[in-house]
Amino acid sequence: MISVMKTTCCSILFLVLFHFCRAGHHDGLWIRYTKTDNPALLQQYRRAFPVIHIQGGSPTLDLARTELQQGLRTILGQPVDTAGSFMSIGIIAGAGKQVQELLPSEDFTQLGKEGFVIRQAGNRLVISANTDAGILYGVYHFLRLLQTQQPVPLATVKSSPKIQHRILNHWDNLNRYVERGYSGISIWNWHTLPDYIDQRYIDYARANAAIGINGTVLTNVNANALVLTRPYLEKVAALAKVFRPYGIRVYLTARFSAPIEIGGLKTADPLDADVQAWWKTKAKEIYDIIPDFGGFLVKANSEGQPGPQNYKRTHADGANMLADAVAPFGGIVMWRAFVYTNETPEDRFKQAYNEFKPLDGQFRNNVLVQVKNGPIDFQPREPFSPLFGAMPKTPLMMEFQVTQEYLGQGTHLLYEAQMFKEALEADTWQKGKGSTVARVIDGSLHQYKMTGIAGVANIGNDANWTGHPFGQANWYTFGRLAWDHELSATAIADEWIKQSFGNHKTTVNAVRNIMLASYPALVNYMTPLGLHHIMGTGHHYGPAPWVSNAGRADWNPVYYHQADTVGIGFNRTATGSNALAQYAPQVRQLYENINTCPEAYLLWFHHVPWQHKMRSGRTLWEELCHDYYAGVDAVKTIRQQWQGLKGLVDEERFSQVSMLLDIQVKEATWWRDACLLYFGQFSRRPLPTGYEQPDKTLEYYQQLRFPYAPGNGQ
Ligand code: GCV
Repeated sequence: MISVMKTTCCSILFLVLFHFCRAGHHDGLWIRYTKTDNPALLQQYRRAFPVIHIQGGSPTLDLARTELQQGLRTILGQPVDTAGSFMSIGIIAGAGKQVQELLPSEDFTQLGKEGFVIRQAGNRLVISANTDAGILYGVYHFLRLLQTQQPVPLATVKSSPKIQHRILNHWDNLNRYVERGYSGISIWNWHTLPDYIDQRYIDYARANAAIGINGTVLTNVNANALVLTRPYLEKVAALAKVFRPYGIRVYLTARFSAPIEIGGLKTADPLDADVQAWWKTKAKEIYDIIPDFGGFLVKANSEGQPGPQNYKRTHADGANMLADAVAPFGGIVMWRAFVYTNETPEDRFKQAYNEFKPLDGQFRNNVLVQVKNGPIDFQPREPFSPLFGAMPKTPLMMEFQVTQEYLGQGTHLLYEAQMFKEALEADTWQKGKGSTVARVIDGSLHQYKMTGIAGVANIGNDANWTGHPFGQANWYTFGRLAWDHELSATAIADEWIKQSFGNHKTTVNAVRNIMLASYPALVNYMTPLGLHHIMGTGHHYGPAPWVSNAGRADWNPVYYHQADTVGIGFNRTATGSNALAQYAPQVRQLYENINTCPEAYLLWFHHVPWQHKMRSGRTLWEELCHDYYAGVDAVKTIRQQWQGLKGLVDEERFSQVSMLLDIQVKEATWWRDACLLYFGQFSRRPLPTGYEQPDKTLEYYQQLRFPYAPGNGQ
């Protein structure tokens, strides 16, 4: 037994060492530890943490031990003794009774299955939890405290996730094309799996475990049934095996028509006994080789995907059939609420709510309904989806998009934390003041028994994982907010910067300023004041507010901005589509009154005359111009601030980000000029004086084509 464990330890150690060697160039991930560069603190760390002792043995604890040893060794710049005992000065970690007893005043029941406590007990630092996974999370957190140079003795940390299922959604096709991916092809190499385990799978698991992500949906929601066939399942099982000790479960997308496509049935009707039996057999086959398989994610009856409505059944019928299939094995179903049809002449904003609200209470208890943060589709700024708070009997999970489909794709520096926070902190008022979206999804508002949050991944096989070096911050942020949605955007930025760029004050301050300025800047140069869905068709790259010929009305930008000579914006009040009626009365009233509606959402809800006086005293047209120009100016400032970091950040990322910021300035200017030239035709007003004039014509922008834009060739 001991020798088996030693072999496992050695091979894990080897893999981790391998990782450290490889990380010579800046793949940048937060698990790439560096030596503490503050000499006084380094001495304190060396004195406080000379030995480690992890009580017990399991694959997860072995990983925790190796991670702690390797991480500390790099942070301290000296070897770490792993032969510590209960008597030692240093770190003692473990989930068992013996370690818990070192913290007699601690209430371990509160920590749940994944929480941990880090507390000084005499001259020992104790990391304890109820489970091995909790220890692993505690170890990663401890390493984060050191990487961010927290003083010793460390303040006590007690932490457990506020949300149970914290899941990345990969929109990865089996041919490795990543839908809306801007960082290379899929990291899942279906050709070499299951026999070849790419180091990336291990690095991926480490990076995710370090931020508390505990699930991954490997495949695109625009699903391919083939992944449910035996050869693919064996490949999936190989990935599951890598991820298991890191506390990460795998999930797959289930194509609703799979019983026909790979099962040879004539129908996929969820009420058909053969179809139900087919899914049950399929679930059993999956669980036979992946005993901790998480379950299915389903996009049904949306954008051409098949679903229960093909058979005149409801979304609940479809979800429940799959839920019954995985229930005996402890699996769950995440059923997406992203549905809209242009066959109903109804405001797209309202459709998900209309479809799902009446089904509240009809889903099995292992179903989560997965709702995008806003009512349309991951636009730069959306009000919260009115479904949040409206389905008290159905656990709703949040779907954020980490990949930047509508947010500058692979070339714009954008820190998404403020956008995520804005959605989480929005007050639905469904149970009075303070009924925030965060409280809906963490289950505390309606006492959901199951809770979840998903992020559409921005990960690909690029050397730095996310294409844009700052894309990593968004992956990191998603994980940290999924664990604790109360963390602030600033706190998360600071953590990420220190782990990615080091603790140098000038660097931290400048990069933080850049990150925090990036979201308001992007909204301003793309879609200020509540404009939405005005991007190019299909690839969604760049501005195209003039498009009116897309395959369906609700794919046309003109459908959303409704600009005319009177004004601009979508009237969703009672005199318009009345979408506002889907919110609680307090929210509806706030948004319905043009004088109280937050200007950030104004054009989401009102068709506003061009001469309308804004709070600044400017007219709407002047304000629009002001915001577009402010957005571009802000990016120019960001670029300048980045230049100030020459020599302070590594040359590789310095030059990558510099080139990307040049592109971003160009593209922000393109957004501004194309949009203002176009909208100016309706406002019939010139640019206010003092603004630099666009150097191109509207016709020039309208004839641009983008054969190379990602998303063109799916
Ligand atoms: C996976 C948008 C995107 C699609 C995506 C869809 C979805 O429409 O453009 O690429 O499909 O959302 O979330 O299902």
